[in-house]
Amino acid sequence: MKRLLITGFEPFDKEVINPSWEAVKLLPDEINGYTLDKLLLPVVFGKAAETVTEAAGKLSPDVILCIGQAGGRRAITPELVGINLRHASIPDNAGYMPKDEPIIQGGESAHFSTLPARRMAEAIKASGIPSEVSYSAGAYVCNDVLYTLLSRFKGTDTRVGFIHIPYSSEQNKEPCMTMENIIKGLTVAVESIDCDLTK
Ligand code: PCA
Repeated sequence: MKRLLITGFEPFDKEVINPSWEAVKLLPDEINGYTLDKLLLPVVFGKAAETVTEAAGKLSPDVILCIGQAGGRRAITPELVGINLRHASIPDNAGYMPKDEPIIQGGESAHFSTLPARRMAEAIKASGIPSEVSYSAGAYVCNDVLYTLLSRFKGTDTRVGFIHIPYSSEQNKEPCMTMENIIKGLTVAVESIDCDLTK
């Protein structure tokens, strides 16, 4: 069995739930040869990525897949890239609101996901759930986690990726997706990590 560390976030921006954690909690404990370790992350710059790195130190996962809410999106969007930028229009849950700061001073401008974002998006779409690759994870805490982990695990055997999901129907916001479809989409994404869609 391979190990997948999968994370979701606590609520932020006055929301009562964060569908990323609600969905991660409801995923099965095994998908396609991976055992899932589930981890809740704070919506706090720096601390979120540290929380993952600390858990990864204990679990030695083969894959780290982080999930986050992207209000306004209609589709499940695997992220292709993380950028070396922190910029927030609302404070994080610790009250910090950076303006155009690097995540890592002197670090590379960007890192590509080491999970197959495009293949995951194609597989989710083929299962009947709206999905497309995203070329920007923003500059808030989700991008912070993606960039920091890609930087930290560069050149190691641990692969890192990020998927943004829409609001879930329970949040009474538009556009939204049912929790059932979010869970189905994430399951297909995990199933597609090692598959070859050309076969
Ligand atoms: N979404 C935010 C941070 C936490 C979350 O679920 C983001 O897109 O940066």
